[in-house]
Amino acid sequence: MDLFDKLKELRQNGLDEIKKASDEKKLNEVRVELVGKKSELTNILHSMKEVAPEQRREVGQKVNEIRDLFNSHLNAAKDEILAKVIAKKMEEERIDVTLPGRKGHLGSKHPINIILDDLENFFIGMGYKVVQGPEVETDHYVFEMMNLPKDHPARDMQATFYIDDENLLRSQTSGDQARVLEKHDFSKGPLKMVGPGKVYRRDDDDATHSHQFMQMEGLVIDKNITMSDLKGTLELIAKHVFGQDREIRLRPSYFPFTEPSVEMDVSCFKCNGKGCAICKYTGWIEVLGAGMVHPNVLENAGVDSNVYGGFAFGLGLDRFAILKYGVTDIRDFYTNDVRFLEQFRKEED
Ligand code: FA5
Repeated sequence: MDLFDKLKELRQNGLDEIKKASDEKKLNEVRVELVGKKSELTNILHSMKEVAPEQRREVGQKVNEIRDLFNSHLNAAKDEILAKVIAKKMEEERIDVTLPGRKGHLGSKHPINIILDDLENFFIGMGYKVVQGPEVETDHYVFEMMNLPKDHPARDMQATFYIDDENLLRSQTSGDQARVLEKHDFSKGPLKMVGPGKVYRRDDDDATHSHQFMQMEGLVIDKNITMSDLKGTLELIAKHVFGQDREIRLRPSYFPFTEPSVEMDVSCFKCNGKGCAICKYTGWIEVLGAGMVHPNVLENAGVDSNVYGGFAFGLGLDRFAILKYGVTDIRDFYTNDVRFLEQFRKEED
């Protein structure tokens, strides 16, 4: 075949191959084949000496022309392939900004924390300060300072988890009273505090008892505080949490750190006072213990009981939550069932 025919054929085949290359990889292979170092065109240039001298110039020109043509077609094909790749990617990753967003799942406040925060605000509004004592407490603060010397029979009222002879998991928040009393400077005014926190007891778990629960201690000490101040405060708490309708009653009771002592019951939410399994057929659920602070507690903390006196209370936040929300088993607060907890979600959460 004549060299010029060969070049013509090479040109046509090359252009066809460029057209057929469907992706960048194929196109690169075609580029190597058509204009690379070992391509047919380069071979022709290298073997120019075999071409008749009068044809060399024209052959050279033709080869260069074809190579330029290939290069410009290869570049155009490359641009086209890239444009297609980008268009495909854009189509696949298209974001519809008008679609509504997906709402992230937020947790909700635990019902006991709802009551706790509410009560803290309630007491702060009445001028109380909020204190926090340690959960791993000493026998000294939980019992001895609270008028419960070692071997006092009333220690059995609270089955306590001891860590060693002196340290324990506190069975009541009353130790907070002693800690604050010791430090309070009465020349600067009366003492009004609440101390919320976890407590632990070797109680058998049932619908209204847990081995771990939350208490909130309250203490008010000043001159001339009377039992009617205590009664008024307890009624205010009950009305604030349970509203006007739920009935409350105060019963005489015994605590070594108060004299006289009372316990407050709230009518059972389930049977409305008629008696059911939850209230153990009494119609009432006990929510707190309280009383006038025993002079020994004041004296143990270095406070003159002839001048100062006051009241204290210790309320069970779990019981408050049970009664407020109509929860039939205290253990629901501690089993972390999201379906249970979500019932307490507020609309704005
Ligand atoms: C006391 O713990 C006293 N420290 C309260 C007190 C403070 C009296 C200051 C006087 C002055 P009591 O053991 O009754 O008292 O517990 C107080 C409240 O905690 C109870 O009324 C009840 O609401 C709650 N409570 C007691 N045991 C449990 C339990 N196992 N599970 C859940 N709540 C409990």
